[in-house]
Order: sequence, then structure tokens, then C-alpha cells
Amino acid sequence: MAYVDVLLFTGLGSYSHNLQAFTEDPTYETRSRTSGTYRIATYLRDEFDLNVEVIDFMFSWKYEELKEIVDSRVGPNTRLVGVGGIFFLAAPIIIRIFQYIKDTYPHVTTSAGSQDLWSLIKIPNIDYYCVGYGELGMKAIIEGNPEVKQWQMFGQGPKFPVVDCWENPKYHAYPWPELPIRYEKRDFILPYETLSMETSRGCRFACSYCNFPILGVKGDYTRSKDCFERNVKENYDLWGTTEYIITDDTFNDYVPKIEKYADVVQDLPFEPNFTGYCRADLLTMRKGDLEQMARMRFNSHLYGIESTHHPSAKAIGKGGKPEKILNGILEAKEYFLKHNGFYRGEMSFIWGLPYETPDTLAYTFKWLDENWQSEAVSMFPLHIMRDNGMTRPSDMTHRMDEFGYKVMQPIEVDPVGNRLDDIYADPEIDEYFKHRIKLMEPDLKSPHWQVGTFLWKNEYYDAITAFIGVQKNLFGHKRYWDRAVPIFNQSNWHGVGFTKEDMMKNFRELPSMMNPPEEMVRESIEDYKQKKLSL
Ligand code: B12
Ligand code: SF4
Repeated sequence: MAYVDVLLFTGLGSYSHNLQAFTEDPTYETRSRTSGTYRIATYLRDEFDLNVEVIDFMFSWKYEELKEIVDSRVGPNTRLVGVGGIFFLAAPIIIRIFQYIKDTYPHVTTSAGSQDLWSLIKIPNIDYYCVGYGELGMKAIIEGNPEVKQWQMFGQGPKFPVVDCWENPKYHAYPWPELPIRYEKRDFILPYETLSMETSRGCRFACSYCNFPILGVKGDYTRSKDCFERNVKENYDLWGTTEYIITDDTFNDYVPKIEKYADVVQDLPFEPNFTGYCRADLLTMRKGDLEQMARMRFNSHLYGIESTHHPSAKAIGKGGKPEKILNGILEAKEYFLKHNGFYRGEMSFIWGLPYETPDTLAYTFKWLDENWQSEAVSMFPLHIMRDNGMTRPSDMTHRMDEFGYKVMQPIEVDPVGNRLDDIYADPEIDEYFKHRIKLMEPDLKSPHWQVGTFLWKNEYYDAITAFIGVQKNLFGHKRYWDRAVPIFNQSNWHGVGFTKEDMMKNFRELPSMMNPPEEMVRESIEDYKQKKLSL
């Protein structure tokens, strides 16, 4: 028996994770690892010298298999079983396995961790819900003396013991120069997989719609050069890793930060590739960004453009003239292709910002269709989160009036009704998107709308028309075939063996839309599961 001190489950929910809210069937949409739970495992090993094992792809397991894992790992000395991740985690299979753990191994502490309580709260049988960057919260849980607040939904009903690492300064796990994530042989990392890592926690800016809790930071919040170098070299030596997602909310916040990692990368005996969020205004207008980013081989960029209409972008705190920025991005693309032979860009937009009209959005599509073919585009209807302790508010949450928004009651807005039927009937739209759009159709009775986000309305749009606009013009439109894989989704493709050359293709040239063919994901994850089960 391979008993462990701490057993942690994790997995990246995918769009079909909505399905997992109803069924226990395994899903095989993505084959990509996230970093947070591995980071907690590394921290616990370093801090307490514990035997900590991570079980990944948890939405792709069957209950009986997970039970086998639990029975073979949880012994008399096991201290904790946890679950963590970045999105909704309360799938029936997770709920059931924690019921089993509590019933069968009552001596074991249970914990669930994520950045938002929202993702966790529906999992019963958890002793501690840990919210935020969780290292110090987890340390206190292991030591048996965490500071807990008893949280109640709307101040009534059952109480949940929450270790709040956002609110409680004692548990602020930032700024930290050491943020290593070490994988182990029993993680079965494949050489072509993408791993995620952080280079800082916190963002220098404070955009009004953003609900990341560590904004407007001053001073050095970055990871040390040595820690970065050690981690990248170790991953290459042990697993052959060259592909990385940098998970910072803005990677290129200032030049010396990029420069210090570029110095490391330039001297490596191999060529890694980095992917992540960067501010396009800085990349295109600030001296040094482009050169240092290319030197670091930060070759895939996700730009939160949000709007091509200057008054809209300005209203939410995104500076710079959009026209100049867009042209600058095209120049950046040329620069990367010339110097590094690879570039992927994704522009992300929000529907429903102040001053945005159907005409300004039509201009956005015209520009994209003419200039941004075969690169990635994503669009989201504006979300204005509520401030009720379950989700994180933004500046906009508290100043909706000033931004021109009203809060509507469900009765005051037209439901989706049959307004998307033309997409569902269109033979030119891929089944994947029909399915995804259907799954995502706003259900105003759901907790998402009841307690998560506001049902907003401004002069031209409301939350529902913005949702419909996004689907009709992008994901449910035939122009999406000309788009490339969104930059973070590249990790799913690499995870089953697709190459960098493949990632230069658009969806007409790839075998499936958005994510790699499900059979390939299934085969790869099943292989991982078999290896785990036979340990
Ligand atoms: C990378 C990323 C993605 C990638 C993931 C790819 C990949 N292979 O990892 C993709 C593209 C899939 C993605 C998509 C989306 N994303 Co995203 N994404 C991120 C991002 C930038 C990094 C996540 C990360 O790795 N962070 C670094 C690690 C160290 O942090 P962490 O995972 O939170 O881990 C800490 C804690 O959670 C905790 N913890 C973790 N495990 C455990 C376990 C235990 C037991 C305990 C106690 C604690 C604990 O401690 C960890 C260490 O401090 C975050 C922003 C951010 N900077 O975190 C947003 C973020 C997670 N995304 C977010 C959102 C909203 C989305 C989308 C919904 C966007 C959209 N509108 O479509 C989609 C959702 C897709 C879906 N499947 O449903 C929100 C989630 C908010 C929430 N919790 O509800 C975040 C936080 C961004 C934000 N500022 O709000 N995303
Ligand atoms: S949207 Fe990006 S740049 Fe703006 S505050 Fe949030 S993390 Fe920072």
C-alpha cells in the first residue's frame, strides 16, 4: 500500500464541466494541468517534509476508480485529503468521494481550495474551505490551528468554515520571491506537456471591471531569478519540459521583470516557449518590451483589448489609442515571427462596455476579419460580479450608476428564447459550438445570476443581448473556422502531442474545433489513470 500523508485531487473543469453538475460520467475535453494544487503540494513537502500526492484530471475518473485511489493512499497516518483547482469543483463525483472519505476515514481532515468560495461551496464534508492563494492557510490547517470565519450564505442557513487567505493578512501568500512547483515521477509528466508557473502575484494596474483582488501593487512582487531558473532547468532535465503558461494576470507589467527572466532564457541550453497575458499598450508602446519579450521566448500573447472604441477602453482604465495598439500588435507579430519563428496572439474583447454600440462592435469585426485572420479571438459578455462574500467584486460593482448600468430583474429582460435557433440550425457551425452555446445559455434562475453576477443593462445592451451578440458574431459564426487555437488552449493540444507547427494552423486545418479530438484526450488521460492505479 502506498499510503500518503496528504492526498490532493485536482483537475481543470472544461466547458462540459456544466454537465458534471448533473452526471458522474467522466469527461475528456481537456488534457491540461493547472498549477495551484501542485504548488500547494510542493509547499507542504518543503515546509513539513510530508509525503503529498496529487491526483489530476479528476473529472475524468469514475467513482469506483477514485475510491480505489483513496483506499490505496489513505492510511492510519494520513492527515489530510484535499481538492483544489481554478473553476467550479463541486461535480457529483467529487461530492460523492468526499462523502466516502468522511464516512470511511473520519480521522482525516478534509479541505477544498480555490480563488473563490463560489467554486467550492457546494462540496459537503469539507472541514476547511480555503479561499485565495492558499499556502499559509494550508499550513495553518495542517498545524491544526487555522483562523476560521463561519460563513453563511446571505447570513442564514448552514455555516461554512472558511479560511480566507484574501481577507486575513496573516495568510497573505505574497509577495513571495520563491514560488517553485516541483513535479514528481508519480505525476507522469510527458515531455510535450505544458506546465504552468507564476512569476508574480498581484497586478500594477486597477481596471474597473477587474475582480482580481491584488491590484495596484507597488514595489517588487516578482519571483526571484534563481527560483525561476532552477524550476525551468529542473523541469527540462527531469521531464523534458519546454512549454509553459505563465499565470500572472499581467506578465509584462514592467520591463526589468521581463529582462531578468529573459537573461535566464537566453542562456538556457534548450528553447522554451512561454504563453500568457500581456498588456498590449505596454508591449507596443513602451521601449524595451518587445525586445525583452522576444528574448524570453514569450511567444504566445493574450491581450485584453476589451474594445477597439477608445471611449469604451478608456472608461475601464485601458489606456492608449486602440488603433495604434492594434497596429502595434501586427508589428509585434512580425517581430516574433522574424526573431523566434513562432508567434500566436489572442485578442480578447468584452461586449457591453460603456459607449460601445452595434456600430463600434461592427468596426471591431471588420478590423479582425481584415487583419487578424488565423490568430485567436475571444469575446465575453460583461460580467459585473456581486459583492456578497461568494464572488469577488470589481470597482464597477460598486459604481454601476457612474458607468451607466442599471440592475434589472429577470422579468424585465427578454430571455434567450429562440434567438439562437439560427445557430443551432446552421450546418456550417460545428457541433462543438452548438453544444457549448446551448450549455452556456443564461438560466436566470441559476445561482450564477441569482447570487453571482448582476443582470445589468445599459443604453445599448443588457447581459442577455451581450451574450447573444457574442455567440452570433463569433463562436456561432462561420468566421470562427478561420481562427486559431486560443493561446491557453494550446496546452490541451500539446498535451496529446500536437506540435508548435500545428498551433500555427486555423480550425479549418486542424482535426477538431477548440480542443483536440476527444478520443486522443481520452486515450492520454486513461493512460495516466492506469499508471496511477498501478502504483
Ligand atoms: C490560466 C488560467 C486559465 C486557463 C487555464 C489553463 C491551464 N492549463 O491552467 C483557461 C484558459 C482554461 C482559463 C479559462 C477561464 N478562466 Co481562467 N485563469 C487562469 C489564470 C490566469 C491562472 C490560474 C493559475 O494557474 N493561477 C496560479 C495558481 C498558483 O493559483 P491557483 O490555481 O488559484 O492556486 C492557489 C489557490 O487556488 C489555492 N489552492 C489550489 N489548490 C488547492 C487545494 C487545496 C486543498 C487548498 C487548501 C488550496 C488550494 O492555493 C493555490 C496556491 O496559492 C487565473 C488567474 C490567476 N492569476 O490565478 C484565471 C482564473 C482562474 N480564470 C477565471 C475565469 C473567470 C476563467 C473563465 C471563466 C473565463 C471565461 N469567461 O471564459 C474561463 C473558464 C473556463 C472553464 N473551464 O470553465 C477566474 C476564476 C474566477 C473563479 N474562481 O470563478 C480567474 C481567477 C481569473 C480572475 N481574475 O478572475 N483560465
Ligand atoms: S484586467 Fe489585467 S491589467 Fe487590468 S487590473 Fe486586472 S489583471 Fe491588471
